[in-house]
Amino acid sequence: MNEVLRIAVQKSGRLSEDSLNLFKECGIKFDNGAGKLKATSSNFPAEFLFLRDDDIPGYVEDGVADIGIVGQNVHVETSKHVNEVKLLGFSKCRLSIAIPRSETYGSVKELEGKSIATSYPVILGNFLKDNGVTAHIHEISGSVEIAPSIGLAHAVCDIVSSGGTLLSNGLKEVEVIFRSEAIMIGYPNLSPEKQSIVNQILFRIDSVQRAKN
Ligand code: PRT
Ligand code: ZN
Repeated sequence: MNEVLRIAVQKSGRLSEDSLNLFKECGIKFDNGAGKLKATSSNFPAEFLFLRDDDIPGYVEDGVADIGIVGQNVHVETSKHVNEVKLLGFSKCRLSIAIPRSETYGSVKELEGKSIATSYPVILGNFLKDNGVTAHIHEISGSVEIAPSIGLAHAVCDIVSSGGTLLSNGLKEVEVIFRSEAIMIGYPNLSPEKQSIVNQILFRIDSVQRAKN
C-alpha cells in the first residue's frame, strides 16, 4: 500500500504563509485555494489539512495528522504527547508579562497576590511556580491586552512581537517568560513508510536552507 503523509498546517493566520512556503520551496505542489480544508499534492505522497493552530497538536497526538506546524507556545501550552521534529525559524515571538505603564516594577515578587489575564495558563503557571510566586491566573481566550484597563486583571501575559499592541494599550513589558518560533511536530508512532516520507521532507528542507545561506 502506498502511504500518504498527512500534514496539518494553520488554515489562516500568522503561521500559514511561511508553513505553505516551506513545502512549496521543497518542490511539493498542492492547491490551497480559499476555503479549502484539505488538499492532496500532485507530485509528492502528502495530503494537507488546513486547521486552527490550537487543534493541530491534538490531531498529531491522535495520529489523525502525521506531522503539523505550530508555534512552540501552542505546542508547550497544549502539552500533547508528540515528537518535536524540527525548529523552523519563522513566526518568532515571545510570551511576556506586562503591566500598566504608570506602575513601577522591581521584580517578579511584585506579582504576588495579583491577578494576571492570559490565554497561556500552563506556561504562565509554570513560570510563577518556578519563581515561588502565587498569583491568580485569569484565563481568557482573546483581547487579553484590554484586561487591566477594564479592571479585569492587574497584569497580562500575552504574545509580543513588535510591542506595538502593548504600547497602544498603555502597557509595558516587564518579564519575558517564553521565546517561541514555529516547530514541526510529529506523531510518535509513525509507520516506517511514513517516517521515510518525513525524512525526505526534512532532507529537502535542509537543502533549501543550505542553498539560502
Ligand atoms: O485562528 P487560529 O487559532 O489558527 O490562529 P490564532 O489567532 O490563534 O493565531 P495567530 O495566527 O495570531 O498566531 C499563530 C502563531 O504565530 C502564534 O501561536 C505564535 O506562535 C506566532 N506569532 C508570532 C504571534 C505573533 N507573532 C503575534 N504578534 N501570535 C500572535 N501575535 C499577536 C499577539 O497575540 C498580540 O495580540 O499579535 C499581537 C502583538 O503583536 P505586536 O507586534 O503588536 O507586539
Ligand atoms: Zn489559535
